[in-house]
Amino acid sequence: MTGRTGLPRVVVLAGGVGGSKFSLGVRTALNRRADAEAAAPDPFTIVANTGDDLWLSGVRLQPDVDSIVYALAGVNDTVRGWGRAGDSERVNHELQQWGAGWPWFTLGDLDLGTHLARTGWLREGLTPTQVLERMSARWPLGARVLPMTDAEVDSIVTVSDSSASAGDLDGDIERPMHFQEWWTRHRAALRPLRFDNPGIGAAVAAPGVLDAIAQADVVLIAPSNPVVSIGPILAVPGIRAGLRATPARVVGVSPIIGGQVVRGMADVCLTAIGVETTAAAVAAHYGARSSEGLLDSWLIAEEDAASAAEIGRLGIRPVVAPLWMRDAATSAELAEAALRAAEF
Ligand code: FO1
Repeated sequence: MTGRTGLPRVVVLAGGVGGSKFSLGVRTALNRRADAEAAAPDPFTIVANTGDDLWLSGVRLQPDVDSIVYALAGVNDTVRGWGRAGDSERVNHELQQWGAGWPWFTLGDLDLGTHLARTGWLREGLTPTQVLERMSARWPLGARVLPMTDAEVDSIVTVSDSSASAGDLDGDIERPMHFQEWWTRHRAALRPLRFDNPGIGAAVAAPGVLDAIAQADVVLIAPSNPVVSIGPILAVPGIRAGLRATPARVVGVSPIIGGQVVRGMADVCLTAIGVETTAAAVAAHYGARSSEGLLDSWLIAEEDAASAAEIGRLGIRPVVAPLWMRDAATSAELAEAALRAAEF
């Protein structure tokens, strides 16, 4: 149950905004435990979703990776939840004047610095893992951030676009689009029929991911979108099997509080895959380790305590805890509750 110094070796599976806040909380909780042990904390590992990634205006964006790195570095835009704090948009404005890129998608100037550096290194032949290692060296992140895979497996949403089939009355036109267009342009208003990550079947986990999971004491599934953030991570060949095989305890945190998603479009995504927007339904979706699933424990909010018995019957141990991450303190308390849930 312990790493070098009695501290747990921790792996976090994370998406963007929720994943970043939760990862900050995990870092604080582990640092506190290290202080209590008068030991230096081992950096924990964050496996980041890369399904949000896209090519735009000739540069490669990795939104969830960047949200996590920027948040750990303390340079993230905490209001928007993505991009850099205090960024400007001079280049973006010029791109719009050229009709380049997407008019509904904002690329900040500092953020473009990241995308240009990344794209240059990719063109030199570095892998996304090597690029992320270089980016991470700029700041003391206190965690090792890994992409889930080095393959390009962008999330594609197939929508039922009745507007496209205005003429015929029966059925809708099915139209695939990049997740980022569906979300940033249409705000998830076009009904999604399914979500895919083309090519993910041939992908392999990025170097270090499977070893980190196998050697972990605790794997934490962040309260990210189960479909478009955690889903792609679990779809990388080998990762789901690695989670079922690891001696680590697997603890998930519900992204649903009181039957509502905290932010984003997880409810629309869950409905599309036939999962109710409840803490218990998402637990069932991930499944119990004792029956082909992933979870040992599942953290739910006080507002959802009534579903604890139902979750228990799934073979998953429900743990009631405050789930709102309003600030650094509440994020750290949530992370500590998740770590503690792994200890018994
Ligand atoms: N989200 C938006 O809603 N609008 C944007 O214009 C936008 C730009 C953007 C640029 C870089 C980046 O890394 C993320 C960006 N996001 C934007 C967020 C992005 O859609 C995220 O993938 C989602 O928020 C889900 O995590």
